[in-house]
Amino acid sequence: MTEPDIELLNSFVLSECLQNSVSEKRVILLGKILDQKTILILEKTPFQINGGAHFSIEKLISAWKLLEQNDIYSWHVATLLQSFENPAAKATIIVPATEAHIRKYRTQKFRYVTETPALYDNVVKPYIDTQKGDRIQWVYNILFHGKEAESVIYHDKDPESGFVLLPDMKWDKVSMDALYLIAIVNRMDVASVRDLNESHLAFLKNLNEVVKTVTVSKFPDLERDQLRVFIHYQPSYYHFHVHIVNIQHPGLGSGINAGKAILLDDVIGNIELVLDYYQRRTLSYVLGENHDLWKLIEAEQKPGEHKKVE
Ligand code: M7G
Repeated sequence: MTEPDIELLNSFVLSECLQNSVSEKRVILLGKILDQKTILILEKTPFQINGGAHFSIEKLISAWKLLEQNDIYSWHVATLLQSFENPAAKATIIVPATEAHIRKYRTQKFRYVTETPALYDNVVKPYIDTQKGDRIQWVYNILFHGKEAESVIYHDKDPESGFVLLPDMKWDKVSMDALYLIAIVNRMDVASVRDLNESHLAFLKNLNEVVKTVTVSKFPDLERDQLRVFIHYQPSYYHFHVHIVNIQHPGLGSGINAGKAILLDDVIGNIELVLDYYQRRTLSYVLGENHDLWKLIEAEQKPGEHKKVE
């Protein structure tokens, strides 16, 4: 999609609220723009407080209205002073949205999956093989077609050991407390943690070292031990990438939960201990019932109750 103009965005017609998270202050809407299915994610950004002498409440809040007062307590509603340098909300738009996107974001029940090496070979690996190509076009755009080039923080172009480090789509590029970067590797032969073994150790150690060094040099407010560097299993996109997030980050949803995130240091440590750790281990994780992979796993585990995957 080319850059969407404001009139186009304003033509969004709502059909369903897929998710409304009070704690994350985020709403995910499904609708249409010009007859194309569109997902609109709206989330409130964290406050940015630049302390000390420069702080002024008038730069933060434009108006107050008293709701109630009792003894030493009073509570109010307030309107925020906002600008593009200090935005009150971030919007993410996916258009045209596929059925897989819609299922991913629709409120759903979750299941705990115990993936043995046999389940991986029989069900998960064949599923992963179907997830390449168009679904990760955005990755190829970054690696090979200069997309998001103006945001790239670091690019080592070596086809084996190289990677590109840039802001993740989840980051508003402003709130340091919510800093969220992604490192996408150049090599095409690693779809997930299951593919990693001793032959990748030097590659992983270099990746881990360089992303931390480059991140703290680019963002001097942060130190190395203030970064959470992790991968997902299962990820949404099967081209190896690493998440680099400010450890303060409050609003990651299920993204840092046990059952989804694995620290890169742990991946390296595990492979150092057992060279084929990720080929031999049973791995446990959480999947939404809407996920195509869950339907395949459910059908394998309960063959009598086979459900068709659309
Ligand atoms: P994941 O672990 O595969 O999926 O991570 P999940 O975290 O969404 O479950 C993929 C990461 O890539 C996520 O953190 C996305 O926010 C990020 N991402 C996705 N897209 C389509 C883009 C994009 O086009 N540009 C950038 N910069 N990041 C993206």
